[in-house]
Amino acid sequence: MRLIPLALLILLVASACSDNLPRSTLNPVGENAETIDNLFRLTLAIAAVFFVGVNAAVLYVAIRYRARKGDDREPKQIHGNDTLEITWTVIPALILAAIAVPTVQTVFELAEEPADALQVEVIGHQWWWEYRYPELGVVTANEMWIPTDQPVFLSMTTDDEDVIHSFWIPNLNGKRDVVPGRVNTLTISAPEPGVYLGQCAEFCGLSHARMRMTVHAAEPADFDAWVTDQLAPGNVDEDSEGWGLFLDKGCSACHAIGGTEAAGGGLNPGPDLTHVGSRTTFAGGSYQLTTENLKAWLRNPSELKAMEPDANRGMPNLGLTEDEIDTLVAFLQDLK
Ligand code: HEC
Ligand SMILES: [Cu+2]
Repeated sequence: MRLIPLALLILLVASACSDNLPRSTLNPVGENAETIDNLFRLTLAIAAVFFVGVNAAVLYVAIRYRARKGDDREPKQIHGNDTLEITWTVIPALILAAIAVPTVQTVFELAEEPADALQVEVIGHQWWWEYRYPELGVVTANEMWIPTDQPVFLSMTTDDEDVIHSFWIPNLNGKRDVVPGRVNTLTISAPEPGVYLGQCAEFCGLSHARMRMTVHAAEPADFDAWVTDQLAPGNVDEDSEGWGLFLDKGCSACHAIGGTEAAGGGLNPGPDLTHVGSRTTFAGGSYQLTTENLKAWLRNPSELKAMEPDANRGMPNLGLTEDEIDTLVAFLQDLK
């Protein structure tokens, strides 16, 4: 039985040894994430010094002045000693004041909008993320692309009837609440190409855990190529069976496809599908975008991700036949 706490301790320590930490705030990437990390390290160092000092003093006093056999004198009482009480109030106040200076500086530094930033509007929906690039005209979902040579300024809010979410890519910056009727901002940047994973960090209903997001940081040329691809209209043959089903089954009421009459929007809008076939994941980053997974999704979305279609949240089961599913999945995968 005594070994249980020991085993738990080893487990706790060993869990920090992973070299694959895709969502760690302790691996900061980009200027703002590093600024936050520096503040964290400074505060941690100050706290460590006092932690060690205070504990050493407590240990010393406990040993040095311990009760000894045959000595039953009452120790000297210090209640009401003004000097002592003022001293142990003022010292912590000074420590806090010292930490407050770099903290407040950092808060203001992080709030600044860089002059040359790429603008991205982030819209939280139950349970997926929409991204709009107002200067570029790109609209996409769940997977955000950013260039490595430019900071990115996020203006974040939710859909009108939505709830509070929180945008958090641990490597790239702190987390920021995304609140209905408000616009909160966050600057991220990634000097190296890479894929950074995130997770909605504010409980937002049944599928909160399946509201993830990915940031693809790409070299400027690759980013420009992505933008060009995204700006192209959807690859839709308007005589095809797939397109016919997309209209008949009501997909177009919730999902937009650029360059077609499918405008999306509606009461509980779904992700823009113009280039859904070019994404690697879907359903709030929960599933790889494979044929099998897409089929399972169209068969019954609630099997993959808990949703509340009756309350106009998430995607309803549209009662499709296997043939219709095959046709629609092929249609979706062609939307590159
Ligand atoms: C009532 C609105 C509604 C209808 C109708 C609807 N969807 Fe959806 N769809 C959604 C919502 C909302 C989501 C996002 C669900 C989530 O990830 O939480 C979604 C997600 C998707 C996704 C995943 C996209 C991504 O990038 O994550 C695909 C693919 C999709 N729907 C295809 C279809 C097809 C095909 C039809 C028609 C057969 C259809 N949808 C009908 C609302 C709808
Ligand atoms: Cu959320």
